[in-house]
Amino acid sequence: MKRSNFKVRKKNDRVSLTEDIRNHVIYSLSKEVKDASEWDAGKALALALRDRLVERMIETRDRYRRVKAKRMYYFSIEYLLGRCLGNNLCNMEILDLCEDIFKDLGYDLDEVRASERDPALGNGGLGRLAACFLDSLATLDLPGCGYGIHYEYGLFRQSIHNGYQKELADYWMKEGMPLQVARPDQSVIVPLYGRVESAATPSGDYLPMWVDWDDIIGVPYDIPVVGYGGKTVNYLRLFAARASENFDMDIFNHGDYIRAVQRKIESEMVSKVLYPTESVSFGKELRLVQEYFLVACGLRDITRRFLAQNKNFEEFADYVAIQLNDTHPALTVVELMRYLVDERRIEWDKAWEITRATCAYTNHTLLPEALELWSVSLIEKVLPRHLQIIYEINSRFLKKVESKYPADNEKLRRMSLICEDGTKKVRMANLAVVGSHSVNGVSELHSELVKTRLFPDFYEFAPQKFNNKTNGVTPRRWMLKANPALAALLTDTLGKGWITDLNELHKLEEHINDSEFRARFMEAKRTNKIKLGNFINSTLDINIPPDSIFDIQAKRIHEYKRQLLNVLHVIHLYLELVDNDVEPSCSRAFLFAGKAAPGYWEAKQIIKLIHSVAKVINNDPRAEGLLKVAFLPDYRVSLAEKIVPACDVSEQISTAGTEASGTGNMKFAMNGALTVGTYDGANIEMLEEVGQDNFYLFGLKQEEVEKALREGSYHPREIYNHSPEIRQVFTALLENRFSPDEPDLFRWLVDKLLTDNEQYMHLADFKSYSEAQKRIDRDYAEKEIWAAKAILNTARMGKFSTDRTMLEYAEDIWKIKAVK
Ligand code: 26V
Repeated sequence: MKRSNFKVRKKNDRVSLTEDIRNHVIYSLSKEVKDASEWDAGKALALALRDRLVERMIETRDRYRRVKAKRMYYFSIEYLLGRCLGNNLCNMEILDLCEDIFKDLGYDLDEVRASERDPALGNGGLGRLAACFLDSLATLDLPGCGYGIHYEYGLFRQSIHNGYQKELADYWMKEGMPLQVARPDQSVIVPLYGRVESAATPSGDYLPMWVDWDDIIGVPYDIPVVGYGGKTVNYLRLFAARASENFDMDIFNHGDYIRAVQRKIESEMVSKVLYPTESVSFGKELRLVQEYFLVACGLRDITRRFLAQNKNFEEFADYVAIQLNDTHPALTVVELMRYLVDERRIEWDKAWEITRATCAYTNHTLLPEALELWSVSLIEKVLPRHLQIIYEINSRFLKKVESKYPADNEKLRRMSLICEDGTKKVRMANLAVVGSHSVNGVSELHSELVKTRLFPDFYEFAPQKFNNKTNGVTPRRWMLKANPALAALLTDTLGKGWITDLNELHKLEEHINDSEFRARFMEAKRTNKIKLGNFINSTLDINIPPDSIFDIQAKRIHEYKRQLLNVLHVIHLYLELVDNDVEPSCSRAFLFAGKAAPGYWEAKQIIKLIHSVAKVINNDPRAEGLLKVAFLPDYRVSLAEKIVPACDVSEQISTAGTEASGTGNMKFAMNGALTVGTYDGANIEMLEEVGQDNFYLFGLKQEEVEKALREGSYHPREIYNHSPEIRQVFTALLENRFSPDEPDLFRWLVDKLLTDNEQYMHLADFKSYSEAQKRIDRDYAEKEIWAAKAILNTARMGKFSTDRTMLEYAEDIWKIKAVK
């Protein structure tokens, strides 16, 4: 390959940008400048931005090639990107300039930005984490790119009818996606289905032949990922499935034209839609094909790039690291083995060494129902050769286990890649652990539980591969872009260093006794609260006084996250007020947002409950000025960017031991919210950073939860019998005070929460939760004290930047270095 030295030509000054916007209006949109609408101008700006990104993307690729850098490929079935235009302008440091240019042209850039649809190619935490990682990799000049699926439909949009969630299709590319770069020339062919024929080599070795397969084409689309400062531009490569010309040639040849076309269309289904997080998606053939499609496209792309620089696969892991974002891409282990053994004819042991040195696996959840199991018969149908390889990996692995623990059949049964209870299934987590040199959890507590609860046998067998990498979030999107009021104050006070070194925020502590600084900090918060208040008023017609506490729980709706505990407490406050004449000492707005998986009945009922409670409280004149409740529909990245900066109290109240890390908790705290939270996930590390006085801790510890549930000693009815508060709340629910037209609507939840050993132990934590909330009321009333606590939360969140997280992965797992 020829050495090149690509030079970036496009300038970021007013004249060049204006010129390029005008040119794109004419040459790309085919309009006269005087006829361009605001929307046209936005599109032209995006294209001018794209020119700059593409140049820098080429320059970055050049730079990596010149030093033959080892690269990391992040394999993830989800990326929750959020809007790109503002984020890119921000990272290129031309947002203010472009706002100005737009003003001169007579347009409003804010409106253009607000009209961009969120690419929502993810469900929640796991997908958003992947997006934050990409931002940090580029900002740190690390050679790391994302690989994923170019879904045509992202996560469903949520609309609310009569308090119930309805799902709508999310056709996110309706207005096009000007920033992406299609690369049909780099398409790959992915085989699937068919069967394996055994043959032998001339020397008599077993020679498997995968024959009669169908194929799908994977067409890559690159979304440029620009780091802060605009120097490095990595990419997120998303593959779209296209029917191949060969697909089912057989049927064509037999003359059944319509059936053949139908099969072609079916093959394009693979990248049609993102599955919402639900246990029922395991077992769906299309989902398995999606997981394989990502892995197969990604690996073909990587091996082609490797071969362009190097022919010696023994060195593969010196140049390539692959991070498996959960078990969804666990087939990487198998596909890489198949490629090395069947296609490159590398002997098994060597291939296995290369594979394990390449792959690393991150676990993101302890919930047993979330662990992927795929039936052997389904894998055999879709990927017959891969199933053979899985069995081979398993038999060799179990031999090693057996030699270490002779005659321990129970251990062999537990560690096997195949689960033999009932119909045979492949345990994807075991496959990912065995095929990786690193297994990490996403917070200290979670990583401990990964070792002790999830994979104790594997931990005992190979302790050195288990490690922790505490999550983070990118301060570029979650502070600089989402919270311009606070960002301006921080830069004014500290300079710009905090944007790329979040530990700089520690220096805010020097200003904590400066009453003017405190006033400015709280003024920024107030500005954000007024903005969110206006948004809520205009969309939901609910009036929220800006001086009330903005108490927010925004995340997917799930029983383990315990939105129910929050609602029970809201009901309690309301009943105290109207039945017991006890007024809260501060006015409070309880805000909720989050989607429920379409098939998750309880989660959907929780949404209905929140709406029902809101309706009663918001319409009761006795609660006016004291309590408000609102559910903000269609939670997504762009809505989070409005919510997070306006928060006073962040609800992080999962049952201890259930939330792997949480990342919303970090976003809220770095924007000056105080957390009311359990000793769970990354809350624990946040508490360590900010100190007990600046965090409202409550509830049982993980060991206490585990012990109670193990011994079966949790009897919620006893708690109920001793708690007049809980009885009052449940009585109100059973008397249908929040469902006057639908008797018994919420009986299910009273029954469920009173059931012995209720999994998430809601009632066990009710009292200490309510006490923590009382402390919040008291502290909030002391304005200066609250301001100091809020500032300390921002000042002490430096650890939770994904810059820190990415540097740890780069050093400990991937062994990649910055290429500046
Ligand atoms: C999966 C499933 C599948 C079936 C039914 C219910 C269910 C519930 C949860 C999940 C978790 C999917 C993985 C995930 O998103 N984990 C989240 O990852 C974040 C980033 O590491 C972390 O901050 C969150 O705590 C964790 O829940």
